[in-house]
Amino acid sequence: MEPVPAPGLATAADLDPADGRVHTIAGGAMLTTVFLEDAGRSGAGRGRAAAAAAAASPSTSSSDGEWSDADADEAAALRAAGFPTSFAGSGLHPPRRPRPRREGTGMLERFPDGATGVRTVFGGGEGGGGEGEGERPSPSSSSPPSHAPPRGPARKYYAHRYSLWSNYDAGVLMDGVGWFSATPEALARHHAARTPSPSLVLDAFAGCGGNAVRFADREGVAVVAVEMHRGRAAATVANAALAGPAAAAALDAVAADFFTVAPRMRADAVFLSPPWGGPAYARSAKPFALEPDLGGLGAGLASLVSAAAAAHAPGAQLRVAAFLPRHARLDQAIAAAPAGARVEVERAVVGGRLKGVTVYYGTWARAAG
Ligand code: MGP
Repeated sequence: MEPVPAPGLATAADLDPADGRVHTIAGGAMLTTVFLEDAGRSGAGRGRAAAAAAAASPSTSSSDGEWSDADADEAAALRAAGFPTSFAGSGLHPPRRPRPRREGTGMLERFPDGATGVRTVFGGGEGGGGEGEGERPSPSSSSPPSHAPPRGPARKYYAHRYSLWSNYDAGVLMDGVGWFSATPEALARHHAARTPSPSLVLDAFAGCGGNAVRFADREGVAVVAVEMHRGRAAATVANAALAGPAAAAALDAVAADFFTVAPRMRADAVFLSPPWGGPAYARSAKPFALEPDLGGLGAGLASLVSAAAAAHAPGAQLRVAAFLPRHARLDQAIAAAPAGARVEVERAVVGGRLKGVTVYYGTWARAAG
């Protein structure tokens, strides 16, 4: 392990992403790197060659953002199979698993009969077409989640759809915000693999489920996906169903504001992948500030981590992780740690590109040495 002098290191991007060594940085935190293969290139689901062939074909969907005959056929097939293809204003009809309703005060109390015992609740979040709080408007984020190629700035992410969802063609539902904030599948699976089992994980900014579905796919892990946009919460449930019955059974979604529901949670681990302010987050060469307002969220990382700490089950060890921009201010990420908590900053290199950093707090962070 090689110590990196503090406070000189402002961002993870300051170090060559190819440098996979473990460093000690400010405050005794560890800086590690994970190298992952891009799910869109690894042959999982539909491979890159097939994607390229599809993009080359004028009759199939591509990153040009237009609907094609193939998309329309696919949407019709999905509807026929009972899957939602959008959650437009008039009705929210996510596929619901039959699950007994129980009386109780808190919708997120852990049930005595096991880690998966959390009710599916669609709360009073925003409607299918609205912007969530803290999300800067973008032309493509106003449409309800659907399987259609996005328009506007999210088109760039559609080009990477198999990296985000190797099973994209099964009918994955996304919207503009979902597109730009989805964690690459390989990385989301890595986050899940680092999660203890059994455990109840709270995904505080679930979007369309890029992380939540991978957590739910891990054996022994149950997930509560919190997303204040109702349409995205429903898309998360639908996308979990596409991952298989086990993932579907292990995930529940709540359309609510994380800060409001956090004190009622009883989680073993809390995952934070907040909005970074839209696709323009990386335009400035300046390190990305996490305080006092992370990407227009109206709160900084320290407040998020403290809400996440309050969302733990009584007596549970602190386990919080935050996925942040690759040029995030590491000094602020470290300062956000609750007193005495261990910190690990993990750079995520996917397909050879530094995609972001995951900051793990408490017992989710690896111990030095
Ligand atoms: P990117 O930097 O916008 O794209 O997003 P790319 O293609 O890596 O970089 P570019 O240099 O070619 O422009 C990289 C990854 O960061 C995305 O796949 C998401 O996982 C994540 N990400 C991006 N944004 C804007 C957000 C966000 O607002 N919130 C969260 N949680 N993740 C984001």
